[in-house]
Amino acid sequence: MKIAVVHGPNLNLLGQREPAIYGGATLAEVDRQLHTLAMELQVEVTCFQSNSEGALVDHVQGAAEAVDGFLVNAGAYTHTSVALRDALTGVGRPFVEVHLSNVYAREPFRHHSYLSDRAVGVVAGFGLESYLSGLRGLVVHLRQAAKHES
Ligand code: CA2
Repeated sequence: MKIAVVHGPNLNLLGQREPAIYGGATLAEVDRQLHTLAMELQVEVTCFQSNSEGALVDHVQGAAEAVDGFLVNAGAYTHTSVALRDALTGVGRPFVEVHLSNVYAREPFRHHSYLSDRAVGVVAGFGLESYLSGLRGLVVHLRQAAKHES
């Protein structure tokens, strides 16, 4: 089973600024922990980050054929991007939305997501643990779906 992890804009700055909101781990550390958990779960992950909306859309389109699902922290594009929503729904692969911070405890403009109603699930507010829980949840979902198909 293959999962594509997608990180949106500014997440390359993780660990360098705003640790009170986003935690102290760098993006490389997030990816390292996702790879470790993936080995435990016996799945494969690939990780991709971009600050560009178009590059994220291209990546989702390009990766979809080869993966079973997506784990997505779309960053600020969560709250703005119809294009990313259309890409994720259009490719027909299940995805889980994750956020490091509890977006509902923050500014009102972060309370709306263009992705949540199309996601299998949403995990927010647990820092790096949001990604790990999101990966576990997605793998459980994909395994259950595969069982029901056979
Ligand atoms: O909590 C999350 O994971 C967010 O997706 C992070 C986004 C934010 O726009 C969303 O509302 C919630 C921002 C990522 C920016 O990350 C930074 C990390 C360190 C320093 C500056 C930005």
